[in-house]
Amino acid sequence: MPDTDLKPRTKTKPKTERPKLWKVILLNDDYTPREFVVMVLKAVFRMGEEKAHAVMLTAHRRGACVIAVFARDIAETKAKEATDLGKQKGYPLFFTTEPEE
Ligand code: TYC
Repeated sequence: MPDTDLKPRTKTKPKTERPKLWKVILLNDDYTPREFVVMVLKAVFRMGEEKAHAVMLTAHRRGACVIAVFARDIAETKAKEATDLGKQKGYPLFFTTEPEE
């Protein structure tokens, strides 16, 4: 006789649980030209000119600015893509990621 006697589940996941979102954060530096930062924000994060300029200025004045939130792999890919565009030009422009609370 096949053993079909299954144990009842003891752990239940709440149905509202969602995967964490990750923030992409732009860090200020003293060397990357402002217009280059704006260009990268428009190209990689699909921002319009005004939004990109405002985000760049916030990072410039405060040291860092949260740009957007994505699923982890998308956040990491975009942060790397954007950082690499600066690297290609020899700029220290840096984007990092961290999980949302
Ligand atoms: N601080 C840079 C400058 O004065 C411009 C800049 C702004 C660089 C924001 C990085 O995340 C940044 N040229």
